[in-house]
Amino acid sequence: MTNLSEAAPHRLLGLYDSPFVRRVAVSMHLYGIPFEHVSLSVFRQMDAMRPINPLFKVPMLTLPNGETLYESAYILDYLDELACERGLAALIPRQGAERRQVQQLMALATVATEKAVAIEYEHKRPSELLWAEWTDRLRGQMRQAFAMLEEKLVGDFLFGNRLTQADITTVSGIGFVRYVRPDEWAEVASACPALSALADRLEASAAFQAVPIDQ
Ligand SMILES: N[C@@H](CCC(=O)N[C@@H](CS)C(=O)NCC(=O)O)C(=O)O
Repeated sequence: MTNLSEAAPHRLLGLYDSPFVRRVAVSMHLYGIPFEHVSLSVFRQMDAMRPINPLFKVPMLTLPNGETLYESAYILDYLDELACERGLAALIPRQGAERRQVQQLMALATVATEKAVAIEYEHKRPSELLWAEWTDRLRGQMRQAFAMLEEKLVGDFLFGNRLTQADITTVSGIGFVRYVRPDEWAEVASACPALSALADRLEASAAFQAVPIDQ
């Protein structure tokens, strides 16, 4: 467990090897929202997790008033609202075409990430139950989503000239693929040099460095 502040009023459950947990943690860091990180695995520490989160689905964010939030998209929505109340620019624009465009980039990043997670879960099966055709389908979808993001990346960021949640979600997904399936990432990286450079740059930034994937 890591205390990022003395008060630690928010509590984030889940390991940073989850790209969904990590994008929330990076966002909280960027917004300067202190939190306690409850670093428990949904697979290896089920007994410890059960009383906190019997759904075994992460991230889960506990608010200062005791409310619990599931589903990273909804958690990010809550964080954006909090940031706006504090006078900060939200990582997802609040309205209009900008909001839609950033959300659609996030949708691509989410497809890539969900398919990468599904590939990883396929490999948790006993070898006799592995389904090669299904894994190939997942791999094709993941690669397609990364290729579509690569096409959109013309400047330093995926949208406009500032960091948005599209970049954070994409790089959190890439971080996961790199960490758990480096072989898969090597193939994607050679086809997606701009995305690869974006990931290198953001992984070196303070917000990503603050939440190392193996913590
Ligand atoms: N759509 C969810 C996905 C979260 C998710 O799939 N988390 C994984 C870890 S990467 C998990 O909890 N896996 C355990 C399980 O599904 O049983 C979100 O964005 O919060």
